[in-house]
Amino acid sequence: MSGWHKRVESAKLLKKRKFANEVHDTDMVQNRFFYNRNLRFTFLGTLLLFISSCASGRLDPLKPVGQNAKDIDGIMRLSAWMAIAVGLFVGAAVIAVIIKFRVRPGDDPDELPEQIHGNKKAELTWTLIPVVMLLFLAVATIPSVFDLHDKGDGPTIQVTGQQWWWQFSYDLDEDGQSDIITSNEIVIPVGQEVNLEITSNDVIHSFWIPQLNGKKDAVPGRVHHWRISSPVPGIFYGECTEFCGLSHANMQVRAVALEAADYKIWQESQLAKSSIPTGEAAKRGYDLFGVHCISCHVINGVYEGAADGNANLASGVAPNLTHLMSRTSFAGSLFELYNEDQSVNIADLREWVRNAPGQKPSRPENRQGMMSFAEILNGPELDDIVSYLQTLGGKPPLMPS
Ligand code: HEC
Ligand SMILES: [Cu+2]
Repeated sequence: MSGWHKRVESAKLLKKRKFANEVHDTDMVQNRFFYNRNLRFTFLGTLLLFISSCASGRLDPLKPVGQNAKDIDGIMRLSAWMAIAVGLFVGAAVIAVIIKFRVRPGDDPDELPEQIHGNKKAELTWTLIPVVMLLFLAVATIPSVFDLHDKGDGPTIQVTGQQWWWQFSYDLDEDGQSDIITSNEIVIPVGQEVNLEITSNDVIHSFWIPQLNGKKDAVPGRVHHWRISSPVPGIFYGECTEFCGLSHANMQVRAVALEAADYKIWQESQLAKSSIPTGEAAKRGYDLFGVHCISCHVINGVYEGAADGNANLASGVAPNLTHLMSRTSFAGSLFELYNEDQSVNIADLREWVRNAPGQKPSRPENRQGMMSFAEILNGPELDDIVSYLQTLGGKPPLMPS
């Protein structure tokens, strides 16, 4: 049983149990949960642990790398420090007032403190201080907000959200035709502000690589402009942040920043078309691919039938596989394409081709996500197809560290 199925089964079990409890004793369940201190603290503690685990790892907006992310971080820190200062001041004032004006032994319990309602000086003071603070914040942040929408000096890349992966297209000669189409990983040159034109083929998604910039929605029928940049080479991780259906949580993304020379090499290699493989197993896999896979996938130079959004899918587009092996991940960056020793992750790749919906929740019956081939392809056929897939494109320019 895969991890996913286990989770589904245990969720079902939990639901059943909960339901049984509710039928017999709704109040008991509620009381137990909300009024039992131990349970409540355990719950809060676990929640805190979960939240604190978000702070480390690959999706950390508190460790900005790109200029836009740094700008946003600066705004966030400035506002946070101002809020903390106000919070500390108010907290200290409350404590001071409580101590200074407490009822002492011998005080008349009916005596009211001096009433200052309508005191002009006091009212003006606590109106003007926040106004000045907010004005200061506005002057400090508004230019950055506008700045985020400027056009950059780097190349323009089309970013398209799909259920549940990202597609990136590069129109190098600006003739309106994509020259490079890839998925999961957006490759950018170091030190240049890359212009993104973000849209969607199906539902609303949101593009977010926290170390490079904030979030930008991908809305069908609209193009949103956005910029990302990195001053250093590296791989930066992201997530779709607009709920987009079943596998929303599995819709990840990576940005790969390359030095100018490496970027050029990557671009040229991506322009190469595929050809019929020479190895025996790969050739058999190539033939099988032509029977089972080309209603959705394009491989430039050999299988172009499904091009131009004609794939048998709700979004009309499946990942272009021409340079599959030049990526570090697949299926919305949910799986690594290479093991730590840099050998191909054949196990996950084979299981994906055999039964994609078992690896990543989807609704192929509704043309959302890749269909299962568990009942269609036998073991040797799967091996042949995986042999063929491994001939598609060169090695990735950078590996995850
Ligand atoms: C009904 C359409 C459809 C068919 C047929 C199909 N696929 Fe897919 N395939 C998809 C979609 C959609 C995705 C992206 C799924 C995701 O990331 O959630 C995908 C993803 C992939 C990926 C990962 C690519 C990447 O860049 O992430 C591979 C590899 C793949 N398919 C191989 C195959 C092979 C081999 C076959 C034939 C045996 C096949 N597919 C048949 C729709 C299809
Ligand atoms: Cu999404």
